Amino acid sequence: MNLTRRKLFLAAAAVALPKVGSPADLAKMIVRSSRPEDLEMPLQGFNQWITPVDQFFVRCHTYIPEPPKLDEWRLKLDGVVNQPITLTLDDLKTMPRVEMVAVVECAGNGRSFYQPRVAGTQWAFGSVGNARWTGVRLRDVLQKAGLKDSAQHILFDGADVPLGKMPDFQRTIPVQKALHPDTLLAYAMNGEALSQEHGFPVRAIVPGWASDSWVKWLQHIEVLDHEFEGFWMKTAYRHPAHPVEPGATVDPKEMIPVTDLNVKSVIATPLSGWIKPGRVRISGTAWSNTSPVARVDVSFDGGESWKPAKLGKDKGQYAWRLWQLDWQATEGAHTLMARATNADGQTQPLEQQWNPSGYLWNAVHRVNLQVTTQELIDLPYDPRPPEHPAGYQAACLTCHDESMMVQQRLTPAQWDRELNKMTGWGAPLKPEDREAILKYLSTQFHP
Ligand SMILES: Nc1nc2c(c(=O)[nH]1)N[C@H]1C(S)=C(S)[C@@H](COP(=O)(O)O)O[C@H]1N2
Ligand SMILES: [Mo]
Repeated sequence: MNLTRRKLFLAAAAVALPKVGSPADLAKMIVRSSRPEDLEMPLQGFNQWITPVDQFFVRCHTYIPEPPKLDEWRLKLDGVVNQPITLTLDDLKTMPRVEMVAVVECAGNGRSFYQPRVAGTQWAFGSVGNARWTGVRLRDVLQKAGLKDSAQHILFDGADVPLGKMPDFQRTIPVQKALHPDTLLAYAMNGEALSQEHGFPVRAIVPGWASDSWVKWLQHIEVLDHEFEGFWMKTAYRHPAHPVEPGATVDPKEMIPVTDLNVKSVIATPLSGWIKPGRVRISGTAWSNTSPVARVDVSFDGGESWKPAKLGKDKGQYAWRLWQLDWQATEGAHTLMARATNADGQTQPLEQQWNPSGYLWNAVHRVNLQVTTQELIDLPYDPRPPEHPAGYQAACLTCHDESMMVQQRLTPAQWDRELNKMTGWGAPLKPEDREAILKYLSTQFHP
């Protein structure tokens, strides 16, 4: 092949292959579930202003779809509009381009800390990250089609296909939020094409709101003149409008959709455990909803007294804010705490109000330290797996692996409800195997 032909060949190959961003580095992540993929960023990640894509948390309700061929990919927009439209990625890229740093946080971040425990992915701190998003205003796209006066909700649908009889992941946002100039359709993250895990080629950016609204792998937007009845709006991602007793069953009529995030901070260093006496730098990150972080206060004595931390200079309305404070650690037991407050005066609670799905955890983070001059050893960990009961493989491990259950430590009644839900979603659970499987789940993965 001569040079010109080779160049032409390379150019053709570049057009045919979608330029998908790079995937997460599993060695840098806490794997909550490998299939579907749920990856958590470890605490160390909270020391960086922009979260690198290879350390960015991933949350998928089902398997990640194959990347579409970009010359075939289309975004369809219809519903109560004057003129339904179909856009290519190039169409989007020729529209006014917007860049914004924003935090994306799963509504379930911190779920593992709720007592009594709740079902679902058992996130600790790291189902959150701060990225630079590039794309277009959703408003500009909607205006191309022209909203009718009756428009109320904007329905996002991605290319992911549900598992079994699970309902399709479809979410709506109200038209006011959709028309806000900061609500975007993004095609790039940290300066590169979106990766397959984060929604290639286009995802929704709904800053200040929990990330269940940030639909990935977008291919269809429908403008509705009514409230959407789908499972992921009417049943999932709802929390009680008023405080409820821990462990209570809440009437669905008392539940409202999760929207805004809660103001929150995380201590990245030091980690809980043993440290030597001397000067210690305490550092971490704080973020909020549409009202930016105004201050972070740190306590070295379990909340008796508080000192303002120094905030980092990098900031943005929806971005997170690094903070730090130096401390002279003396021998003995100490509890460090960090508490963020936003410009609206919202601050973190010392104790979390419980809710049935374990959403929006933002209680003050506590780090327990033993400051000592002694040398320390780690205890060994026994990873031997227990034996599986009959039918478990077929009924439970066809769609996902056991990490899904290992992380959820539930009561027998909660496992019983999970089995009903999964059977409803098509899990081939034989009635004669049910009791043994319920017993196995309840004894292996209990609170
Ligand atoms: N199409 C689609 N979009 C989705 C999801 C999904 O399962 N399918 N998960 C949502 C949830 S619950 C979260 S927390 C975020 C996670 O975004 P990330 O994986 O890019 O970090 O994506 C949201 N968008
Ligand atoms: Mo989520």
